[in-house]
Amino acid sequence: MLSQAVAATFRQHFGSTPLVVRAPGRVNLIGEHTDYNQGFVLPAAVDKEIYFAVALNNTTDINLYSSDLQEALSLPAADVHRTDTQWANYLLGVVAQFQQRGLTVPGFDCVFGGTVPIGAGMSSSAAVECGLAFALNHLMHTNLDRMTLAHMGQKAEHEYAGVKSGLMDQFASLFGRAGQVVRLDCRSLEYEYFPFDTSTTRIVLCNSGVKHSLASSEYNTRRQECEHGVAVLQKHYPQVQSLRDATPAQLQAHQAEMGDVVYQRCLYVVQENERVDVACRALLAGDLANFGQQMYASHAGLRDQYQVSCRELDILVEAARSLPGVYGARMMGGGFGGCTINLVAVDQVDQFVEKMTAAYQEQLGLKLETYQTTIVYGVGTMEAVASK
Ligand code: GAF
Repeated sequence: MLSQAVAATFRQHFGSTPLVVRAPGRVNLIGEHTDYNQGFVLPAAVDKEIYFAVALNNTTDINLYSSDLQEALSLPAADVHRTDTQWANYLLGVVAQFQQRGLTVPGFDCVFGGTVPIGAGMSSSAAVECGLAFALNHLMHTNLDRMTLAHMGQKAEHEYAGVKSGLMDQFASLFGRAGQVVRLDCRSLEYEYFPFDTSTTRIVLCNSGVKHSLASSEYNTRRQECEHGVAVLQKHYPQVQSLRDATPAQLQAHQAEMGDVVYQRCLYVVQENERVDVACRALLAGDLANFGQQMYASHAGLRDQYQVSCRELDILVEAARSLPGVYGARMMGGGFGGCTINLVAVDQVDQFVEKMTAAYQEQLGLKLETYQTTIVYGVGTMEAVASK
């Protein structure tokens, strides 16, 4: 087991017995780019995970080791700052969050590694942030609740990775429940779990293999465009705090004032929030056909209005659409690469994987990786997982 391998690497490097924590990546069924617009999302934690082995070391130094990259970084806890080592920044950003709360972080040793593919839109960074935040909270007895840890992970992402992300990824990693998807209201932070029966329907991810180099700059630009749209609306409708409160008619009335690009971005967000609502009702009614239609419409909006898709993702969605047993497909996460998410009837999954792999090879000459996911519990210690 990978958790044991990470713990063994820890013992080799540091000689003590660590706390072992598991932090999952996530899928998002629908509700993309809505979280930082105070809208709705429908993610789930899945069995692509990062494992942490962490122990306090009675010194004032932090020693980090990535078992996947076989790279180490050490620095004094009193001198935590953004470094040139990208993987370490996610961890150091979390340490800085404890410190910003006035908490003294003691020296600690940490080994981590896992199976969340990097750059696949499955939130490997959030899993790294939330896993360490959970481990330090445990070891330092700081008793911060999960929502606070999620916010700390998000701020680490803003300040140490430079991506002005919403809360979805950290929330999903910390609040996931086995066999359930969770709808989060990103304004009130209220959430509701919905059962998702993976014995009849599989969530299959198709990894385009395209890494999103544009992703962080374009992500921040989208966020600014949405803010601009809200600023225009607020001049006319003071009650509009975010796109969550806006209607398509209001947007249309001020299309010229905000410009066509901003109008299209905002209209996408307003419509995507509606789709999350329709999709949740469809899920409760067992109407996967309708759920899948919302996914296809979400993809079209992300491609044409929000413009965060890419050719490879579009090809994957179109290829899925024509296959038997596929309810819906769309790009997932921030965009510009990464995975598509596909809902596929269990008895058609093998054929789906075979046909998609062949189509990707034929149309783009590229090798497709696919993941059949299981929905799992959010971040926890290994003992907690075993007892569930
Ligand atoms: C990335 C971000 F981190 C999330 O907050 C979310 O905005 C997502 O892109 C798009 O829905 O994963």
